[in-house]
Amino acid sequence: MAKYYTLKTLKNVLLTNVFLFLFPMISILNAASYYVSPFGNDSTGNGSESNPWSTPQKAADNVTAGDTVIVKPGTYYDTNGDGKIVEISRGGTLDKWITFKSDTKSGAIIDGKDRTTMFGFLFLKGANFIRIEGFNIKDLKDTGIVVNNENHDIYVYNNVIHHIGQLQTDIKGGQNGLYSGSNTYNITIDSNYFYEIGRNGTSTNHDHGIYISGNPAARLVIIKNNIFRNRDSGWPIHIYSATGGKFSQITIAFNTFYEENSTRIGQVLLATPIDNLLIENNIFFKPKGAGIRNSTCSGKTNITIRNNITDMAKIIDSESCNFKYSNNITNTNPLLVSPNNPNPEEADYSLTVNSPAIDMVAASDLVFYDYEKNSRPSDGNGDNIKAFDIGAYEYIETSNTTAPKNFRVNNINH
Ligand SMILES: [Ca+2]
Ligand SMILES: [Ca+2]
Ligand SMILES: [Ca+2]
Repeated sequence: MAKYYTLKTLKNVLLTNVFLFLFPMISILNAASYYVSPFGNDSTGNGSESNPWSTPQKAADNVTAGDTVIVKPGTYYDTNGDGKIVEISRGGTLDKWITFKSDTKSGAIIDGKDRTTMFGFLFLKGANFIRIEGFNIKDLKDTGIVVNNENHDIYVYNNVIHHIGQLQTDIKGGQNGLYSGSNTYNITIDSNYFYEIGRNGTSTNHDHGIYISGNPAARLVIIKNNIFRNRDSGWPIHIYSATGGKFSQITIAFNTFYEENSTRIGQVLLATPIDNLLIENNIFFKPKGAGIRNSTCSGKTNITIRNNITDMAKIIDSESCNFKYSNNITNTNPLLVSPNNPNPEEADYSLTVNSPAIDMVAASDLVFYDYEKNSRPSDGNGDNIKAFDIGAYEYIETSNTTAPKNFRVNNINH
């Protein structure tokens, strides 16, 4: 039956349809791109590409939901002496995130000036739905990125975070690459490089690449595709509830860990009650003793540890906690290109052609690219079947190399 509109309802229908059609355009028009450059000016600039601001702080104070801040190559300091280089008070929404992005990878340097400034990025309450991408975050006195004000939906992607908190003190307060504190959740830490974090040689062990701490609430943390180069003062990843409460839903997958803490076991420390923890597809290379240190079985439920590779005899220091283990490969060198280069900037943690990490994971919904943005999975062993590689890198066959077929020497612990 045909519909007959009165003039009034027809007008409403048309208005509604016009509004629905225009609404997405209005959303796009409202989302602005702002620019920051060392050649800009916070007073006379307007954040446009031709008249940029000079500090990412100025941009953080002016963004609204959906905006993107593009930070041009240069070095950015704490210009007002409050100990923070970028303090973020404004947030996005579920559909309109705010992005802070270095225009070129590591080109925008968030610089603590020889460890005189405390924090790189610090999120205030309400600063949610925010992405931090591509920055070189270095030389902070305390912590690179602080997520500690009930923040949620934070995506930290493709940054290099290094030379943090290397002041030689005996204080217990930690110096961390990234800190996720009380009542924060939905935090994703993807494709970052953490190195030279914390004090050197004091054996205080309070300094960590990523420190997940505070009051747990529900946590929802995904740590994937990252590279960690350890120091002697803590762990690349440390999970610890200050209140004794229980964390939940933490995933540590497709990361590459290198180097030991000479005084402590493990590259990941599980020091707290946790439910629903997944540690899979990681390379634990040259840890002390084992890839994972488990300080207690108490309060740990639904823990799965699978498909990890380590050159040590154990993937975890104790396997007595009813965790689910499968396909962890021990006593096996992952055969990385040059992880031990004394210059962390020049070290290469990608896989060599004979690496046992290649094509070991048939399926995953956690990653579709690797640390270098190469797509995953790819066929790295020449059997015409695409599969995921363990660790932060997917092996990409080049014209100069030929992957051997059906070559595997693995010790598999089931
Ligand atoms: Ca400041
Ligand atoms: Ca592969
Ligand atoms: Ca294959």
